[in-house]
Amino acid sequence: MVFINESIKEITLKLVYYGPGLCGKTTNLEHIHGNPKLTGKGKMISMSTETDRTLFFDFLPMDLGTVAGFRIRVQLYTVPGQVFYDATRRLVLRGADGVVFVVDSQKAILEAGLESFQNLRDNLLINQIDPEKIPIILQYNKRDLPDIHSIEELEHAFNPEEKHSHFPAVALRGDGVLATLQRAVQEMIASLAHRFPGAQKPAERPAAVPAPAGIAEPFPETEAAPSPPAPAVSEREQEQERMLQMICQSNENLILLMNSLLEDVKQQQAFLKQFVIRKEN
Ligand SMILES: Nc1nc2c(ncn2[C@@H]2O[C@H](COP(=O)(O)OP(=O)(O)O)[C@@H](O)[C@H]2O)c(=O)[nH]1
Ligand SMILES: [Mg+2]
Repeated sequence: MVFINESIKEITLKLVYYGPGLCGKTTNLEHIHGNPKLTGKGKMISMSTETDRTLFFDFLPMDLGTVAGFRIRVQLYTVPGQVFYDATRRLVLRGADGVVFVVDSQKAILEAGLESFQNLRDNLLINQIDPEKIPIILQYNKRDLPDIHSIEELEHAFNPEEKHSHFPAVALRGDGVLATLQRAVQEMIASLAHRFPGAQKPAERPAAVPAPAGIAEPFPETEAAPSPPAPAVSEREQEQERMLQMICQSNENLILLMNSLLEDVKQQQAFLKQFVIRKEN
């Protein structure tokens, strides 16, 4: 959920990279993180094991500069692709302002991609996000590999009504990574302007900005006292407020995600135990 902080004129957007395991989500974030031309990047947090790259999620905050007087920040997340981590996926998706759906172009992976695309729709709906309204950008990745579907075939499978922007990519080399990110940010900002037209004019802040519901909104905005007028906020104070927000938000995210990981692992364990017990018998 977009977080608009009027006092320091800042908007924080949440962009989630979604798709089946090993389609290239983490590689997208690694490329963005490692790109020296992109300034304003924060620390990338990756929760992974040696065997399974994304156990949990990746997180990368970025500062994108100023649009219409508001400083725009974007938080990039990836979800774990494995079937067992559905609760974590749902949680990471909560409050998303946009999604990049990464498709592995290899023919053998098509079915897994389509299942994951359906899982995205289901989990958006569970999070009360309308899949028809949230920007969803398609990235057709791994174009360098043999035995891949053509873009036309992938469009037919994932985007028959041409509702989504799509980009070919070789995330491993960085090809298409920034184009995808740029479009996602553009569409999120356009959608924001549509949802909250008052956001550009602080005096007309819409009363109905939804209450904080999850990981993107750790700081419920308290009602400002009607008077006296707030004193000017110094640069230093703004920076401190931003730092505090970032730390608090990271902690909030970690707590929620740890809880949901525990839920996933318990489910996985219950499932695995059936086999272990059957074998023992
Ligand atoms: N050949 C090729 N490999 C890729 C590409 N993008 C990612 N990979 C590889 O695919 C594997 C899984 O990528 P990863 O980003 O961890 O997938 P995730 O599970 O979606 O996060 C890694 O070995 C990557 O190096 C690509 O465009 N081409
Ligand atoms: Mg990953």
